[in-house]
Amino acid sequence: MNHNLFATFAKRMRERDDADFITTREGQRYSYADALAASARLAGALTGIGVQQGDRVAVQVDKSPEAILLYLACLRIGAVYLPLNTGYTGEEIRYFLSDAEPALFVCRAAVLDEAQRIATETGCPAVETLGTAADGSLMEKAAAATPREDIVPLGERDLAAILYTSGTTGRSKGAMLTHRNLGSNAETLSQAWHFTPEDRLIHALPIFHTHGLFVACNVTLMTGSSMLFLPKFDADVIFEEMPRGSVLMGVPTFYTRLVADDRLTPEVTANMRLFVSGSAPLTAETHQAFEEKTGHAILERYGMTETNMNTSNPYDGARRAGTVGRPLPGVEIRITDRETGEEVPQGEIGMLQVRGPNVFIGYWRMPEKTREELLEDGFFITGDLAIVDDQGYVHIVGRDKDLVISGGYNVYPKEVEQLIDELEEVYESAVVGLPHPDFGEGVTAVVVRQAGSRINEAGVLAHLNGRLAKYKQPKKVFFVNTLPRNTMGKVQKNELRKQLQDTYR
Ligand code: MCA
Ligand code: AMP
Repeated sequence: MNHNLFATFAKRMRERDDADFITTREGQRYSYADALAASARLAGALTGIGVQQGDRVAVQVDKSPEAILLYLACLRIGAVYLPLNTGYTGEEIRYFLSDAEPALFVCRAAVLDEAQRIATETGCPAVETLGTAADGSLMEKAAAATPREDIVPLGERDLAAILYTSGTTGRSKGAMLTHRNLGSNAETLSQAWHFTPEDRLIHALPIFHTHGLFVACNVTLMTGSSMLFLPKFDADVIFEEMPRGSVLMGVPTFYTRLVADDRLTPEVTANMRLFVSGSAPLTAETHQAFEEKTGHAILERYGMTETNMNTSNPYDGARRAGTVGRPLPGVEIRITDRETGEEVPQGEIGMLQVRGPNVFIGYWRMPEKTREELLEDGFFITGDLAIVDDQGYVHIVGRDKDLVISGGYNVYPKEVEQLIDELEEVYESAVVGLPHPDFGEGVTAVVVRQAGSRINEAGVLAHLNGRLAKYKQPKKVFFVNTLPRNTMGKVQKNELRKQLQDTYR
C-alpha cells in the first residue's frame, strides 16, 4: 500500500474533476483537474531542479493557490515541504536553511538577492521565485517541465513536512510530520466537522502554519470541497463573502474583530454552517457574544504543530465556551503530574499529554529534545496545563511553557530577551504576554538598564527591527530598576503580568 498522502488526495481530486478547488477574488480558479495537472508540472520542475525524495523544499512566499500546488507537488514526489512565515527576517531564514539543509529555497522575487546570498552561505544549492499571480521562475520551469504524473510510493513514517516551532530555550525545532500524521488528522477532521463536497471554506489564514495549511487545505482536499483564498483577514471582505461561503476557520482575533462589528448579524451568516476557532484560547465572552449576534456557536478545537488537532468540540452536541471539547477519534489524552509524570485523578489540573496517529515522529536532528518531549510509550508532552471535566471536555487552563500567543502566532520570550540583552545599555530583560483586546496577548518587554544608560523604548525596538519578525516585537517596553525574583533567583513573570495587566486594556 502506498502511504503517500497525495495518493489519497489524487483519488478524490479525480472524482471531483472540474469542481472548484481554489478560487480567488481576483479571478484565479483551479478546478481539481487543473490542480492535478499543475501539481504534476511542478513535480516535473522540482525533479528538473534536482529535488529528490526525502529532500526538503523550504518555501517563504506570499499566499497564493500556486503555493498549495507546490505543497502538493512535494507530496507527490516524496519531498518534504518546509513552509516559512513571510514575516521572518533574513537572519531568521539563515537559521532555518542551515538547520534543514533544503535542496531548494523558494522565495518572493523581491528578496531574491538576499535569498541567494543566504542560500550560498548555508549551502542550499537552488533558489527559485514564486509570486502571487502564477508568476516567478518556478512557474516558468513548471511550464517547460515534463509533467510527473506518478505518485512516489512511501511508507507510513515518511516525512511530508517539517514545520519549525520556536524552542523555549532558544533554537527553533523542526517538527517532523509524516504522511500518516497529516492524512489521519485530515480524515478525522473532515468527518468530525461534517465536511461535504458542497462546502466552500473562506480561507483567510496564512498558509505557513498548521491551521491554514493542514487543517484548512488537507480537510478540503480530503473532502473534495472548495476554498476561497483571501490574502489575509479583512473584515470587510469576510462580510462580503459569508453569504457565498459555508465554513470559516480562524484564530480568536478573527472572532473578536467580527463580534465588534455591527455588520455581524444572523442574516449575513445565514449561509454559513460552521465557524471554527483555534491556535489560541477563545474567551467565553467572545463565544457568547458571537452566538448572541448570529445564532452560531463557534466550534473551538485544540492542536499543536507537533500533533495537528487533538480535541474538538462536537459538531452535534454542546459546543461549550471556554473548553476545547473532547479528544478526536483515535487520539488519547492523559493529564499528568508535572513533576512525576503520573496520571492525576479526573478533575485535577495537570500536564496534558497526547498520543495518536496525529502525533509527530520527532524534532529534526534533535534526538535529545525529542526524547524529552516524546515519551517511549508514544505520549507527547504538550506543555499545556489542562483539566478534564466530568463530561470529558478538556479545558486548557494555562501553559507550563514560557510562550506568548499573539493573534495566533507563537512568540517565545527567550528569543526576544536574548536579542534585547545583546544591547550594551541593557542589564537584563524579561518578556511577557499581557492581556490584549485584539491579539489576545500582547508581547511586552520589561527592561533593566545598565547603570548610567538612558536607552529608551525606541532604542530597544530599533535593535529588534530587521532581526526579528514584526509580530514578535514588543508592543510596549517598560523600564524598571530590578526584575522581581523568587528565592531561587528565577524571574517571577507572574508578578510582572499581574503588575502590568492593564497595559492594553
Ligand atoms: C500582525 N501584527 C501582529 C500580528 N499580526 N502583531 C502581533 N501579533 C500578531 N498576530 C502586527 C502587524 O505587523 C502590524 O504592525 C500591526 O500588528 C497591526 O496589524 P494588523 O493589520 O492589525 O494585523 P493583521 O494583518 O490584520 O493580522 C492580524 C491577524 C494575523 C489577522 C490576527 O496575525 C493572523 O492572520 N494571524 C493568524 C496566525 C495563525 O494562522 N496562526 C496559526 C498557527 P505595524 O502596524 O507596526 O506594521 S498554527 C497553531 O497555532 C496551532 C497548530 C493550532 O492549533 O492551530
Ligand atoms: P503551535 O506552536 O503553533 O503549534 O501552538 C500550539 C499551542 O497553541 C498549544 O500548545 C496551545 O498552547 C495553543 N492552542 C492551540 N489551540 C488552542 C485553543 N483552542 N485553546 C488554547 N490554546 C490553544
